[in-house]
Amino acid sequence: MIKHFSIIGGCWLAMAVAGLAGEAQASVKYQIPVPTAEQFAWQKMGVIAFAHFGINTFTDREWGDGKEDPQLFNPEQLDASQWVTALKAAGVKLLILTAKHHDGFCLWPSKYTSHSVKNSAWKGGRGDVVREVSAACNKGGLKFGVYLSPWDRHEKTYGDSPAYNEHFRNQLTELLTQYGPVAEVWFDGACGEGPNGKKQEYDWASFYKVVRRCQPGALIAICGPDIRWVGNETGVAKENESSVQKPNPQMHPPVDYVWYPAECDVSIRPGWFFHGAENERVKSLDQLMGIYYQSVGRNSVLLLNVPPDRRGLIHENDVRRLAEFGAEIKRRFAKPLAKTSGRGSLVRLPLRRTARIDHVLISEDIRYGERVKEYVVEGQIKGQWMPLCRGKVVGSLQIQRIAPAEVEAVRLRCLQCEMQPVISRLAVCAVDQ
Ligand code: FUL
Repeated sequence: MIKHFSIIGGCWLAMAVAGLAGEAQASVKYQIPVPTAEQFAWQKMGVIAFAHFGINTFTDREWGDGKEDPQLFNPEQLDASQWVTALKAAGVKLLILTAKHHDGFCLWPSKYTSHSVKNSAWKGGRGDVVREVSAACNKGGLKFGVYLSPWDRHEKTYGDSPAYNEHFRNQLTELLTQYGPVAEVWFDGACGEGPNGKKQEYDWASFYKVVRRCQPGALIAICGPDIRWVGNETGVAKENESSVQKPNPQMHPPVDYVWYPAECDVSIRPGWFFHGAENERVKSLDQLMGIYYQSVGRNSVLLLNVPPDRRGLIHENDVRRLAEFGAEIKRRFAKPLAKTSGRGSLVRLPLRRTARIDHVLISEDIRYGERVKEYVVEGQIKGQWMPLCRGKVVGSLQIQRIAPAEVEAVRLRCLQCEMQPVISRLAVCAVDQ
């Protein structure tokens, strides 16, 4: 049985109160963190997307200063369904839109500012990008998320802490009540105010309350308790990246460990926003696959940014690369040579005949927590068990590329574990032949 406890302060902590049948007694004293249902579903998504789009798209900048003329915003051919189709080809399951970046320009007609689409040339000021993108996601079967930058270089109240906190909560409430279900809310930690700049004390707890109240199913990422920033913008997780973390006292309850899975953000281009000069610098398929191995293949979610251009479309070069990326992931991993599941510290994977393999994929059923603490995968080669790869954390997914080996059988041995491991998948693939 898995139980989820809501903890005051706005964040969630879930504990396995009883693991599998036969563990009920031990579980009374022995609790390990497990994901909430929303975290579990999110971790299973694998690849999700970011769309950095806004006034910067039209000024050719990465960080706007909030002094832009809103009239410049005019994506005349905006077609959010084109974004959704292009992203789905890469296997993307959720799209997070920069509803407001550091420049304060809002992609929806917020009541609380003039710096928004309502004063732009686009659709005579009657357009709403958040509406179009959320509707296209719903229609196309993608989950929808919002990025709302706490740092706001346009808003006059920024730096007058109580007043700006109120402003931020108002904008957040608009976004979370007018556009249907929101699966992820992204609070960026960036703030470039210099030593003489404005100092804003954010009232995070009150922001989290707004999210919990308006969208109980939404996960709060980065400056939030549910999803952890991996710590770089290159899309790379550590080896043995774990979802079990020491709590951050600013956002988590005072327990020993919390479930706090990692998200790896990276842009498909050098910049986060679209710049025409970068059209030939879309990451290569090799680069994207390398990122995939080091994020999704390391128990993390890949948040891939694909910035729409000034037309309001995803550029042809990115569309092509997304399709190649999705096809290559399928080619490598969709049809493993053999797969199994099992419980306990030894899981055997017999093969129908001797086969040359070059990848091993392992998943735990993380609803029971991360139980494996150290493992080795061995292959039977001419009757002898030989190590193929090792590691510590398994979690949601590990993809291990191994030196090609001709094996008769494969087995996973857990060398250290907490409670009985629950392996939802042990699979082998032959990719490079
Ligand atoms: C950073 C921001 O400053 C970048 O512009 C971008 O939005 C990235 C995802 O996060 O903190």
